Amino acid sequence: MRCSYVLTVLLTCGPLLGQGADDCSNPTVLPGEGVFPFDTTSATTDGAPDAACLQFGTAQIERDVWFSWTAPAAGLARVETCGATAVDTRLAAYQGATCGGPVLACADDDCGLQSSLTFACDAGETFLLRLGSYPGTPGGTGSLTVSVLAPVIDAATGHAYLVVTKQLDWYTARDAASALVFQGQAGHLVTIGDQAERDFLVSSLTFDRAWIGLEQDTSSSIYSEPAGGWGWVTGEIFSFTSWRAGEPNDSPAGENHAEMFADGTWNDAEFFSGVVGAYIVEFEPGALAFCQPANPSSVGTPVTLADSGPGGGVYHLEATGGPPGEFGIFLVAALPSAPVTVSAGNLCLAPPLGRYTQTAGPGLDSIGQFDSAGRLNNFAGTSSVGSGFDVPAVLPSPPGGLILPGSTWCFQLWYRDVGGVSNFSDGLAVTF
Ligand SMILES: [Ca+2]
Ligand SMILES: [Ca+2]
Ligand SMILES: [Ca+2]
Ligand SMILES: [Ca+2]
Repeated sequence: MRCSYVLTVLLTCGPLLGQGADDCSNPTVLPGEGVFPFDTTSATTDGAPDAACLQFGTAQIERDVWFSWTAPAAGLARVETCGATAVDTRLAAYQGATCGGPVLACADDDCGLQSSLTFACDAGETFLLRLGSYPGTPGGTGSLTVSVLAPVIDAATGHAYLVVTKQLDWYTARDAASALVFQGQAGHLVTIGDQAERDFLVSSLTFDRAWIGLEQDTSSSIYSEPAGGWGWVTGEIFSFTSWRAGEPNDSPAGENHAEMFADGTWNDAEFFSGVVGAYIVEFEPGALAFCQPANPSSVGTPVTLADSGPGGGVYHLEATGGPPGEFGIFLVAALPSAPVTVSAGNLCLAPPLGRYTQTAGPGLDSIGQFDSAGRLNNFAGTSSVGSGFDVPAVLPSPPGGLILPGSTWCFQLWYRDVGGVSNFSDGLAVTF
């Protein structure tokens, strides 16, 4: 009796956390960030293959175990088994706590045969993590590390930066950077437009040798070795340079991609260089809210704007918190203004003011009605996602013209409130 009692205690209290549950519907709960043991030795496959996991001709993760993880902070969640097991791991992350949710990321061989994946998270958001083996290979034991990477934001420009310490070739790093999303913005390998941006990176980030978003276009009309034809991945103007003395040297020939050293100087390198152990991701500024909080509507809540972020192709606005049954239209201006009281609300856009109405032109009619949940539903079919308004590139007149990349525009919603009074949402200033 005594022995079995001791054995029970050991089994119950052994490793306190982790291991992973074989069955997706009963995942092991992971508490925040940390290093957690797993054991897939006798696990069976219960998750479905997923196209996001398709590599080497197979999309399945075999001998899978499951964890539920709630992000302790906003940022980029990173889950990895690098250096922590002999298992040929595959990893996947799914939105939500329910089996069968949308896959956010899937990883196979990122560090030898082990895996590392990254996805955006908000504080309090829950995900399912799935760890298993490359099909046909055995399970085993090891540990997985879960952490939240927090991009560093330059308060002067709103740009955010993140060092990802992972040895990838330049093209894979470029694609990995653009797969990351932070504050609604897709990332890109960092572009360094001036000395101030370079100095911020050097003083705020920790890296040794890291890929940057600088590439030599050997088909360009201005291509020449070693210094001609270089350009940023975003297409922004390439004028500032920070080459290390003697670089670029195209030595050996084929050094057509740039890395940055810790001192901020650059070297041209071969894209598969085995000595560049990190890459730097930049996120363009997201929308900045202003004129907050808006005056409450007749139902007691302020109307609040949200957007899709300008990085995703279509720029989309949503308005919530409004009085059911009432109407609204979106307004646009180049600059915000101090609040001007108009009827029951505050107008915070500087003239000339644009109105997205039926008379503004095709695709420019934003008129909508708040539904019973207080969400504005666009009437005119100019909404490809959600229920609000897809902002077209062409602006109403005034102010007229086009929304150009790099320009900033400010949006607010005018709406009619109960009793026929006017009211306004808060504002969003967006750099495209
Ligand atoms: Ca399983
Ligand atoms: Ca930049
Ligand atoms: Ca070259
Ligand atoms: Ca070089």
